[in-house]
Amino acid sequence: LIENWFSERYSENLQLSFRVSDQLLSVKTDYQRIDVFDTYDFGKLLAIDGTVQLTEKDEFVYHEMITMFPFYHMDKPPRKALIIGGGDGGVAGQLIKMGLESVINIEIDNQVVEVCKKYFPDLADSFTSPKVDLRIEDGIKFMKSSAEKFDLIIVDSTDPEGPAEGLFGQDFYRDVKNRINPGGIVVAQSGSPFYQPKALKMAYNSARSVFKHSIVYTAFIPTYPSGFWSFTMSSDSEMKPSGEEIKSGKYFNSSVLKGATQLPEFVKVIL
Ligand code: AG3
Repeated sequence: LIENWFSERYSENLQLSFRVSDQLLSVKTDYQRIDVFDTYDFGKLLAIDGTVQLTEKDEFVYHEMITMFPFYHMDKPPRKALIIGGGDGGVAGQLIKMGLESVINIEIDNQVVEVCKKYFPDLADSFTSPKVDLRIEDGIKFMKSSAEKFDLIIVDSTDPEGPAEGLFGQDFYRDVKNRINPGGIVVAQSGSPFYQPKALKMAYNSARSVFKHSIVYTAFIPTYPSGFWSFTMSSDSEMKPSGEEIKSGKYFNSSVLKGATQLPEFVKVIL
């Protein structure tokens, strides 16, 4: 933290900086470093290993797009969901809003949960819902050990360096496939196409080698590298945008449902 600026480094020559009024916390856990800042323009900001995970001001884009978008590609409403990662509670909260009956949330680092309960209570409040079963466990091991099946699996991970690396690989997707009900979907955040093409390629190739159908879609998330972010969703069933009535969020609406899969040429070339 130099002169009250927090910066996420993208390369030797490039970073995104937020002027902050306060550093609220910095802890080193068994898995990673967690920082919380109060920024002037984006509200509170959560960083893990120096990378922005969420800010109060723009978290809605990510959390809506990783939940509502796959939701409206399913033939029948999902009832049971699994979240890998998601220790801030944002994905779980969105799923509850959308009417899911049961959500299991597997987070590896209990400190992420504790920090978010304290500094992002609006998000972490979802963990108090009786519908949400939060377990502190390694998601990769959970996938191998459990036999439970789900309609929707959401991989809300950090970048593929550090504890999340395995979540972008083919082995993981093979295990995921065994945990999905017929007609079910798995979705993962897959990085910035512009700055992290390898992460996107890895997620997409891993998913595609295991599932019959994989679709990459994008959203505008101002505080993530390049602001242009990708998600990859996969299924053994064909995924089509729902013809039913769409409930809009703050970002997601029926136009986004149609448009988010329309990819620029440089992204198509990566895939
Ligand atoms: N998880 C995805 C964050 C990836 C951001 N990467 C980066 N800033 N380099 C977000 C957690 C929100 N539930």
